Amino acid sequence: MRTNTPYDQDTIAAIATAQGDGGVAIIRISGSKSLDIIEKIFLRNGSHSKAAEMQSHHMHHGQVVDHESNCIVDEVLCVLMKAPKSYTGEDMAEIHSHGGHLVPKKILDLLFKLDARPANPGEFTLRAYLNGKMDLAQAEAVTDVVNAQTEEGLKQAELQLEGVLSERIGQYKDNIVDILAEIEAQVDFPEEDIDPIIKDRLIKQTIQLITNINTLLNSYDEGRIIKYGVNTAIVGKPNVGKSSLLNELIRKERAIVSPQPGTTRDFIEESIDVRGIALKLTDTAGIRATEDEIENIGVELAKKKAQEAELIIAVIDASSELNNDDIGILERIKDTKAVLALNKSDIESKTAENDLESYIDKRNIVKTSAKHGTGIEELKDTIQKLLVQDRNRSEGSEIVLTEQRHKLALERSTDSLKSFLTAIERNESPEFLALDLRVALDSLGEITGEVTTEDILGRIFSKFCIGK
Ligand SMILES: Nc1nc2c(ncn2[C@@H]2O[C@H](COP(=O)(O)OP(=O)(O)O)[C@@H](O)[C@H]2O)c(=O)[nH]1
Ligand SMILES: [Mg+2]
Repeated sequence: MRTNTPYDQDTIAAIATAQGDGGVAIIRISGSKSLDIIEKIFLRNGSHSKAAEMQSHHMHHGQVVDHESNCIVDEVLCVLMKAPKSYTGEDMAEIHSHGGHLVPKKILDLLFKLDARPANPGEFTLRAYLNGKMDLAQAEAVTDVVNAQTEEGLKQAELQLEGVLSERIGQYKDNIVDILAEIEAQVDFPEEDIDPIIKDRLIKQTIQLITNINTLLNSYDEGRIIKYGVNTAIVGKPNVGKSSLLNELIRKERAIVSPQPGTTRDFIEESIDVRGIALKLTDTAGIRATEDEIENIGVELAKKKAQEAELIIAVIDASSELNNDDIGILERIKDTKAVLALNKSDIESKTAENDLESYIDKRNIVKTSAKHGTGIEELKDTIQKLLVQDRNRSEGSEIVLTEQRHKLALERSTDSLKSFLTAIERNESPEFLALDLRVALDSLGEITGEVTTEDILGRIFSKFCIGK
């Protein structure tokens, strides 16, 4: 085991599949009593068989029986995964029963009567981590895979689960260990300065390492967007086609479209996948100066949404002259992350891109017709470019940083490396230099979980679902 973290020897059980209607449910059990418990409730060809005689990692057909009443509960498939070759590293079993509400619950209750206890959220994966089946960054990726909303999000989660991030962290650690070895070789000669040639090389190596870590750190903005999506507000004065545009973007009739200005008074939220980025779209009420009390509530709400949004899709009706309400919107998006849709471009235009240059970069203006569905793909491209414009990873293959915990740990490690640089320039003692390097190593170790606390683990695994 890696650390003095909470780990009891209880046998745990949970339903691992989503509850509700469904063909099959999977009930999972892990811990030293798993196989004994299965022996008591699982019948093959009508009789109990010894777990020792049941081949591991094979599906066995049979029935679950209530050990007290001897009543058959369900016809099932059962698979044993004997330690250490299992997800958790412990003896495990999975019972594949019929789905629905009742059967899986009844089987789970039987397991609880036989000395298993309910698993906490993420407890199977916690055990996998504590038993060295995966490191902490990989364990975190398990829940990212489950929660992924876009292809790109899923790909990043799978890469992290495979250990690509951990490998990268491992390389940084190796680099530090190399430098540390040379510094420690000097500890026995504290009165001598480090050979200037070696010193020069160590400085160069450290600077290169900091540069490499910074490249990974720079990917966090993109990683965060990939993982959590982007809160996006569609804003504009009434009747410019905001709701129509939302409908085009989500490709289904969700928002109410009406020729009557001021129809959308509350707001509508939808998530869409734009080139791998989850946009959480909010259609808002048209923003204009109004005397109508109820409409005004919508207007105020729209302004608030626009303020909170990480991305604004501003909409203007290009077929009519710009008025003060439009100018108000344009003022609002100045200096924010925004794209501008010049909508109703199917009708003769009265607003040209050049009129808008003082408010928004021309590259972020797109002509659309929500009515005819034109310009929508261009709008999506523009949004993608705006959100990930400074992506400095090689297209497609590389990992990005998606977790704030990892970012903070990497920042702490570069701080220590910088402090090492200052110290070596000042010819500080080797013991002192080694200290900075060890702190940098520990910070990296937090990411993969060689160094951790109960607190950190609690925070990570409480985000998991039960049964994972
Ligand atoms: N000609 C034309 N009409 C549009 C376009 N987009 C929306 N409309 C019409 O403009 C009116 C207002 O649209 P709506 O989406 O409700 O605007 P909102 O108030 O900004 O949400 C409706 O009659 C739409 O059919 C467009 O691109 N071209
Ligand atoms: Mg509307």
